[in-house]
Amino acid sequence: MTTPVRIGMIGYGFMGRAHTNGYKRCPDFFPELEHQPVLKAACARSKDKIQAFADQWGYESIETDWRNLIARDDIDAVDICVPNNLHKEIAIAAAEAGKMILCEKPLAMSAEDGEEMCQVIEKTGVQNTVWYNYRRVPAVTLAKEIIESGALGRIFHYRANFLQDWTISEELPQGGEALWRLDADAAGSGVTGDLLAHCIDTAIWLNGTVADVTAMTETFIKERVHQATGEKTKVTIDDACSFLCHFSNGSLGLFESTRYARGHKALYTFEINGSEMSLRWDLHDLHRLEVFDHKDEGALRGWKSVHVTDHSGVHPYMDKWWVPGLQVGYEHSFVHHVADFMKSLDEKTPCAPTFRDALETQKVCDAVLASAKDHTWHKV
Ligand code: SOE
Repeated sequence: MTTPVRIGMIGYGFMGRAHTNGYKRCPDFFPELEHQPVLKAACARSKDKIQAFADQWGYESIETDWRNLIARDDIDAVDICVPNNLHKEIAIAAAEAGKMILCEKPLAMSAEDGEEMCQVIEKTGVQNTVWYNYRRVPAVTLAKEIIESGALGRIFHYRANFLQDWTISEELPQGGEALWRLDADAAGSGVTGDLLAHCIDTAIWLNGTVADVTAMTETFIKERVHQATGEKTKVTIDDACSFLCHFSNGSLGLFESTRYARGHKALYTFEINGSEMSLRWDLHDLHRLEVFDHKDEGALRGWKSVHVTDHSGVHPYMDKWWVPGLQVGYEHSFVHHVADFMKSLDEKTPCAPTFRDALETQKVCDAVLASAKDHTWHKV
């Protein structure tokens, strides 16, 4: 007998689809879990659009006001898939109504807002998680297991990039339904909250907390037409952001993100260098973990590329899929997150990253943006 977790999805964009695919695949590929998602209702202001989304993806019903969705007795968990400026109000209302919450990243517009959200969530005790999905790419989870085993020795360096090129055109407007990521009022920040937040979440998970940062940002295109008014308006998001940091474990960090790296569509890479071993991962080759082990000796010492598709249990999540040697993709990170959320309900444990975990990333983002403004080092 399974226990249904009735999902109320708010939003229907790219992330709404990615999460919904996760809910749909979970019962088929993780049938052993007692809790399983049920697509109960989808919500957005446009009735036609949300009805079309619900029909296509299999939600039983629709709502056009998130307050009505949260008030429903037949909703157990609310999935917040709307622009960042709406996360706080919805999350707090959902928690106060006793709903579990799965919130899209970044957690909030600022660490101050995030702290407020955490306090309500923790007071109400509702189960919660934030969709930093890359933790659940099997090769990244494997990196975490190897680092936790101590095999890397003393860690010296962590570096990460998230590179895109989709905003290079000056003709691209800002704001509105599709381009809210370019509007600071809706997104809070540019690449820092959208892209670097992923790199920071993974980095904290793999290498511990960040102590201080020094950063630079640039807004290459200063004005864009705003979709709401049709007027040219100042662009206040960061188009590119790079920062240096010290981790609390004494290692040094180097991070870069931009939407102006011509040719790169979504290149997320990280590398970690320890005294005994280095690991490297690349989203465009996401099923591989590159490993250099200093213990290897002789002529064949070198970087090896591990195809993370073993089914014996040594490669996280992989025994759930197909047969050994056949790899998985981007969408599976969301399926794994849903499965881990359901498992956390079975086992009555938190599902990382929780709001509190995601707040740590938010604090680094805030420190990065503050440092870029005043050109000094900022403690996190
Ligand atoms: C932006 O283009 C974006 O879709 C981010 O919003 C996602 O979080 C990232 O995973 C891919 O890029």
